[in-house]
Amino acid sequence: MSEHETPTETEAGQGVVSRRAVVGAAFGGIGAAAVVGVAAAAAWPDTTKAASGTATTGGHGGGGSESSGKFAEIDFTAAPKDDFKAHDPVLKPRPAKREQRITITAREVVGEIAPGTKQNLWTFDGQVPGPVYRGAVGDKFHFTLKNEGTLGHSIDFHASKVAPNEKMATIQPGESIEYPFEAKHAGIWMYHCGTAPVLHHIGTGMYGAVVIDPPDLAPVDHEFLFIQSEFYTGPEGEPGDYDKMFNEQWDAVVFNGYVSQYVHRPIRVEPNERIRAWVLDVGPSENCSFHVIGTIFDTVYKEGTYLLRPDERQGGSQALDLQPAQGGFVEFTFDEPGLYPFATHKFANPGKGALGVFQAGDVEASAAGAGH
Ligand SMILES: [Cu+2]
Repeated sequence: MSEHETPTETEAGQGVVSRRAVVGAAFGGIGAAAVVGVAAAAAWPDTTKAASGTATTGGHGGGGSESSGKFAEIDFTAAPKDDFKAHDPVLKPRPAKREQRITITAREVVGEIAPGTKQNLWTFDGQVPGPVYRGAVGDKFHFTLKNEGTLGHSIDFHASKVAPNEKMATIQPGESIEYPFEAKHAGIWMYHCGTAPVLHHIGTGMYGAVVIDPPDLAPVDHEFLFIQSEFYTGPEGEPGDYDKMFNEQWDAVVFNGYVSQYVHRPIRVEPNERIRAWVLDVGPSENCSFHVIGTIFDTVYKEGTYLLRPDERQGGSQALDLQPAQGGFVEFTFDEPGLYPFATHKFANPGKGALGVFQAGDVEASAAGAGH
């Protein structure tokens, strides 16, 4: 989706990415498979299977394979172009003002979901995922949805308690609708288009996150946000295939709208820095078991409550399990410099794009690969 993001949406993300890692990941035609090998050769052997070839249909259950050429193909070994900018994973602090007036537009755009693979995406503000909004309990949001597309669309904020028949109504191209609400509960909340068939609108890109901070959120060194979703390719440049969605035959599972983008553009942090990763599973149909290789979560917050907080009498956590429309955050540190992959531990999916890398410290991404 990077080609349609505005510079302001992408430049901040580059700030967290090590230039050295970018070079290490991109040079010499090293593709996703090689970089995956760099990062986790021993830990993730299963990724090599999906990464060794091209998927025309993928998906769950392995059935329903169609004749080749009908659907856009995803080459999991391909690297994005040098000027590729990953979707900014940084979650920015909430604004000081307690009342936000926001216009959000629904429109369809053609965007890249993997190197060389384009789809017609149905979007909020021309990007997948849509923008992130953040506030505190008690904050008031005054959203206006404008439909600048060619199809009927709508919006459903899970962070709100409103009459769906009014606020979530479908509006036609050229129309707009007001959607005010007060944030009454903390959490990371999905928003999505609710126009029938909802499966098609979510599966083609119409989703995003609203973060309502829990009270007394502890200070950390970095906050990132990862939205896991599936892609079900239609023909090149066309919308996602509804039959595949209906049959749960996804081609790719991704964080923040692009296959393995943080493998190609690792997220730079330092050892011993405290990291909070917010995770939202928007599906439409697949679950997430969010795991970071090489560390342990000492804090887990899921669906409005802490499951674990730092306390020497407590244990640790290895995965945040989420069904579609569930979210939370985990906190962790890296004890040593190194390359730390993150993924869903539902093992069929890292090789389909649900994989990224944290680079902790000034390590040589390319040199690390040479040793394996
Ligand atoms: Cu829609």
